[in-house]
Amino acid sequence: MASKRGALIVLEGVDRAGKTTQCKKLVQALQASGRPAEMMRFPDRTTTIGQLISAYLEKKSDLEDHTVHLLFSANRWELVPLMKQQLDRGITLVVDRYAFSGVAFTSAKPGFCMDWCMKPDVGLPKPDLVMFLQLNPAEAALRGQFGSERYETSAFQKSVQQKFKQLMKDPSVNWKVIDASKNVDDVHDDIKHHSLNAISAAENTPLGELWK
Ligand code: NYM
Repeated sequence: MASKRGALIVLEGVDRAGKTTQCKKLVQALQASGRPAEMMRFPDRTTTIGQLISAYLEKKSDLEDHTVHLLFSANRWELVPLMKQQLDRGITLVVDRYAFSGVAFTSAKPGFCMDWCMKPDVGLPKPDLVMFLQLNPAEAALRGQFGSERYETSAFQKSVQQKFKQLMKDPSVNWKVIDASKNVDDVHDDIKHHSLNAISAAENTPLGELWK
């Protein structure tokens, strides 16, 4: 008998909203309650493509803007067989950034429209739930300085936030906005609540295709 599939759960948000901390806490909580779960993150800097992206982000190399956009997308596509295999085995995947970051960051650059940015990711496994960790720029600033990677300036992050807002208008994606200004445990409780609902719903529905 085929086992129930796992859910594909994505956390998105501006930098310093707490995505990585919350992904880890969610995976731990799911595992502790006997639900198989694993964390993934994009970009996955461990692959050959991921290493090109990492060097670009660290400003060790320059890449043309369309090219790096397509590499971010290729980095997701190269992990799709593994993702599908794990979901089929009943493992819930908790993913730190996905195609939404891809579109929000590239379309915040001059000369890019969201429609072009979405195209390479059309047909990726569709998340059962996308949680956007909302934090206003003033609160984010209180959490410390930006790092030194590309895109880590407050002006660019503001444009990225606007692009996320546009993406969240799409009713074909199950978006939930999470107030990330609350303390870590309260944010975790909200995230866990939405995730448990998504895991139950996913058991009875086939995996969808993103933006198709
Ligand atoms: N980023 C991330 C993109 O520009 N496009 C993408 O498709 C993805 C997944 O990479 N500033 C950007 C957002 C971040 C940077 O992410 C690296 P992280 O989570 O800091 O490793």
